[in-house]
Amino acid sequence: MNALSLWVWLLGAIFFNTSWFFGGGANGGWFGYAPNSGVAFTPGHGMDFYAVGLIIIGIGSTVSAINLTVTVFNMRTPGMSMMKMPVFTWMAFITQVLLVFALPVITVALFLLMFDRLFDANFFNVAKGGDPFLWEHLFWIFGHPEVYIMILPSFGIVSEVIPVFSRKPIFGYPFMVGSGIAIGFMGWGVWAHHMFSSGMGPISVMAFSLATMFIAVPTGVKILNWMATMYGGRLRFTTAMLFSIGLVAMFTIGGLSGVTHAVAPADTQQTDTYYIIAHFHYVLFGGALLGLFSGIYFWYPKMFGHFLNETLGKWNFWVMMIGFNLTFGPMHMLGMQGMMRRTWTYTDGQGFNVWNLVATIGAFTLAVSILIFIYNVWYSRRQHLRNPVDPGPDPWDAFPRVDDPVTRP
Ligand SMILES: [Cu+2]
Repeated sequence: MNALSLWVWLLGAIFFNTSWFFGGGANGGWFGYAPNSGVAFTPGHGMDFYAVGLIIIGIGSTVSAINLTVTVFNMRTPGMSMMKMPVFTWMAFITQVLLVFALPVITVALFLLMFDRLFDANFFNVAKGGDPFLWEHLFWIFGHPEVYIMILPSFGIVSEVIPVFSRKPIFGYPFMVGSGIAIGFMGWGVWAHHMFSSGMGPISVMAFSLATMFIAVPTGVKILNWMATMYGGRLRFTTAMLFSIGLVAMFTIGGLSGVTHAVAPADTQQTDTYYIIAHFHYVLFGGALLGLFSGIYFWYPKMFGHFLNETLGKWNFWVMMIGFNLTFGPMHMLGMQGMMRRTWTYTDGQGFNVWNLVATIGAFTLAVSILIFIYNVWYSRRQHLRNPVDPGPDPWDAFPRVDDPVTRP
């Protein structure tokens, strides 16, 4: 099933990227709203390859998700009960369950789009009695859980890294697992917070506004538990730990701006402005990506048999943090000033110049941090070949010691 999911994914990816060569590639925007994704607005076969490619990729992801779900259920080592599983395994498991349920929804939507485009069906065409709302609902029933699909694995990574470099067990393990499960369930009840300005009516807006505020609770539990794990611990600020702490701090900013979107009247002002872009990047860059880097530095010795250089790692971290905040921080201000998203140019004198300049400098700084990372991979490999150091089975001294009052098993 592993091999099948990989090859199906590759086939889908080839289909998907073929869309660039047939006109209109992804002209529907990343969420493919009608009528932009329809034949009238996006002629050519680009969107068709886009839709079919995503359907095929969905099959590959579903196979992989079922594979991993069944693996967690059936192939744990003897004695490893569900409530003893590492938090990363738990979060990866919840992610796979979300995928199993989310992918069919986007697949249905893509099939309807394909029939609209290729066979003159009218699911989304208003002139022929179709309803663009149908696409918006289906897309976001998939789209909101998808955000958790991207962030939960990183939450799992952070939950592994912080205890190791605090020399304490994770604080409140059952709550860590429980909040992950709660996010997994509640993630299905908030999708229409992406549609507050669509005119769907005050009752729906109120219901989804409340549900969205509630989902901040399990997320807050996680932030609290990470900080409680660090509290009173013996902290070691390795690169992996820095990236994890960076995630906790940056994701909290993204989470808080997310709560401001939950307030529907405020969201009406924020919709389609750069404020949304700022929020989403604090969630997915400040959250998912920083966690990914934490995991790379943390597990690199396990994966490749040698450490990444820590000095370069810290340069990687700090340059990335500065670049990230310079790029996406100013977008909060730009959005509040009324700069709309997808703006590619604007006239002078609208007050957008300064913050856009700062964001541009930030983007180049971010690129430098990625170059430092690539250099680190090359440099550490070369150092290892010249002077091999075996990181051993416990490279970060994570194992609890009997003589240690804090970590005594
Ligand atoms: Cu959402």
